[in-house]
Amino acid sequence: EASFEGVDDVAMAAPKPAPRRNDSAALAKEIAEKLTYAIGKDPATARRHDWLEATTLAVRDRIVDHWLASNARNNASGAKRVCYLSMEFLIGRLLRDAINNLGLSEAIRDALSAYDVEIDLIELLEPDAALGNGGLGRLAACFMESMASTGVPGFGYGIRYVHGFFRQEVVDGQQVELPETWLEHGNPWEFERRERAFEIGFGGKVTMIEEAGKPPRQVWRPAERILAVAYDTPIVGWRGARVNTLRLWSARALDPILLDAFNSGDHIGALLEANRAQSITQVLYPADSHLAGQELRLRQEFFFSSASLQDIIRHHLKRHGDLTTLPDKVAIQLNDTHPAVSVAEMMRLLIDVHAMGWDQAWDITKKVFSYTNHTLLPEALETWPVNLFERLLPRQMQIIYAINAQIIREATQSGLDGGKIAAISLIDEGSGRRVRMGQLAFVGSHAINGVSALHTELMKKTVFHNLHELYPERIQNKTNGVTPRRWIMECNPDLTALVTEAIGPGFKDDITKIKGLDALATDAGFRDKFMAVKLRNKQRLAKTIEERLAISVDPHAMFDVQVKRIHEYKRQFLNIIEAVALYDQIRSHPEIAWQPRVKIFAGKAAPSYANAKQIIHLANDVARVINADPSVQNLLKVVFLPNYNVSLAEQIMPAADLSEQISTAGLEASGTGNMKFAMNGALTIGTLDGANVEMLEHIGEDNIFIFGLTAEQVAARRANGQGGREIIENSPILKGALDSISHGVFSEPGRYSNLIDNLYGNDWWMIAADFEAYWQTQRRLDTVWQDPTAWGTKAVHNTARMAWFSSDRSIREYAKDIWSAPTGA
Ligand code: NBG
Repeated sequence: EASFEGVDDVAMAAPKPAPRRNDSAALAKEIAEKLTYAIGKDPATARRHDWLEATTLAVRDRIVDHWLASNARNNASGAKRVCYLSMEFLIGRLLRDAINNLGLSEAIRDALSAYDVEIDLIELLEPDAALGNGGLGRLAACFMESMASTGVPGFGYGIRYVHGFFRQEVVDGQQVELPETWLEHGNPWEFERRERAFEIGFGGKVTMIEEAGKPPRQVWRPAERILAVAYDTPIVGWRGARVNTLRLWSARALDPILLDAFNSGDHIGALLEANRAQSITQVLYPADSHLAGQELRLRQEFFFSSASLQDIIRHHLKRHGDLTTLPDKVAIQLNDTHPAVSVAEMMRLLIDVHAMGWDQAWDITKKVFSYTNHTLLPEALETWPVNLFERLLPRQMQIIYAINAQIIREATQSGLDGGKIAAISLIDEGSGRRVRMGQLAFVGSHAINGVSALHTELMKKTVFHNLHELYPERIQNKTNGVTPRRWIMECNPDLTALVTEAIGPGFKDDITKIKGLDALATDAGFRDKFMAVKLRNKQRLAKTIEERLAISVDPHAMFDVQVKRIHEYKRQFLNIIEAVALYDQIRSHPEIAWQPRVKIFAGKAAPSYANAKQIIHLANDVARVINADPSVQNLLKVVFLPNYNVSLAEQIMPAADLSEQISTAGLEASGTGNMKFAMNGALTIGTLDGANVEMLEHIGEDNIFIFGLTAEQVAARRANGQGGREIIENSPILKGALDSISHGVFSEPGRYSNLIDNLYGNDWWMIAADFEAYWQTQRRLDTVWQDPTAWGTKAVHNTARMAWFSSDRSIREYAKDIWSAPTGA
């Protein structure tokens, strides 16, 4: 086999080709060669798509050079590897990322201009790889890039979905979901590794085997077996110093066709098995912070977990011979509970397949795994019915029972009482018996982390309260971060150029140097340039809005932006109510110096989440009416941009003046969009939730606008069952806004009565409770906006003080505190 890991399996007969050159002449020549010989097109008749592919292939060659070198270095040093198991990688486009990280931006531009091809145009044709739902998947993608940039030998493991996150259209104001087809034109970034395939079993029986002279052992005989085939995508770090691998598994039948069936005339039946196998990796579940609950989902989880573990063990045995050293050579991070079944599968592989004893296997398992929790929302905590689990994964279920017995023994010994023991049990005996995946991930890991300081503290107090008492040393915090390469350098080239001019290029290698801008916040000349960059970015976004929606917005107005998944706890509804209130107030108080605003929304709702879909509908209804009303024309516009994805985010983040991070306190685990906006100089209006709390510490209270109930106050109000009625009735502005929504100003009356009744009722998301504070804070922002010096100063401070939220910092912390893995720096 000629695997990516090296050439030790074949004779080294062929000489190694010379590495590719990086000057524009060499690139131009190669791009033309790729176009001709790899794609089979004549440059005279090639379409833009062909140029994109040819360019991608030429860039890819350079990545491969670094990739092979990185892998050879890994193998030679035997350094510890970090395997990041994630059901989602929200990658987005890769070409600009690769070109930027390899330092080829100018050379490629020049090379293509020789053919009259513009890189800026062709790169937009690259599909946006959306193998994820939102923050969790995008975090995994940022972490992959940061591992490569900080020198961590990282391996991403996930699923190669044929259809990623659905494409959203808005028809008559409502979300419509359409299939996404990112692989339609092939995928030049991936390398299929047919030889790297593993069998994955489902169902069947477990039998005890007794052989003379040996202890009895369990053997799982699955009823169903399918293949997991690897597809590798290289992930280039900054300056190409290191290239890591993202390995995504695709499902395939062992027998592509049942010839017996076919020959006897059953042409459909002959293909059924293959279809059934392939269905596992067909689609990404579009549920964000919400349990999907279907059997296919559990199959997906086990499929990629088992394939990844088999691969990790194979690699280890080949390199190091002996599984007892596994924890010295590999760290496995479980990204949320989606791969939590790995804990049981690792035990099965060690015990049943590799003949290890229970105690040793358990010790190794705990040392190898660590687990990141990404939400406290009860509706998102994964549990599976015991009978489904047992039917699909009978041996893993046995192992879970055995682990559970051991944990309960430890708990009893440490004196925990019965109620607490029931709470830590891996089996929820409450509502039908269910396997609790969070508990399984916790007990099978040596480190469990939350994704912001507040979230980690709440984890200790809530979901994992009792496990934390039993194992107090395990929970730690790792605040999220985002990669400054994509989220500053690539998405905001004008800002990057300005920062370079002002403080030199050092911040590109070490983002903490961007702090140097802080001193320039009070320099009028610099501030003007900074705000001029912002204005150009806003003009570009205004053009997109005009093209897509035929709505014209004034780039000089404040761009007030909320883009993220649509979820009640994220409170887009609160923002829309504020827009309606503003609309009412502008009309009834023309004497006030209202500041012009464009409220921009984007985001997808889970297809089965009715309230979230209503919120999208409302945003679009409100937008239609307000945008058509001449009496507020210059002061207020509302825009809902369809099909929010990574590429659209790259356009929006640099163009925002105000970032809305207004979740009900205690419910947003961290947020990462909040970081991207602030890095690009947007001010934040936000609650004391998730990473906003730490942003406040870094940016300083003069430069961020915090409002609303704290997490503790929210919990107390909920416990008291205080609803919203009294508050609404005492707040004419809020009541007026709700009345205009109910009475049919934006739609037929009653369309949104469900959403509104909830506010009068228990106000679970504290929209009524927080409205007044939100409204007042928005008006404070109007005042600051009136003073461009004040606004500009704050904006510069934001960019200057956000370096800590680089995912390089997060990754270095994981490497040191959790993985004990090397970093380059
Ligand atoms: C999300 C949280 C975000 C957080 C990301 C990344 C899930 C389950 N959780 O607040 O809602 O930023 O994870 O950690 O998607």
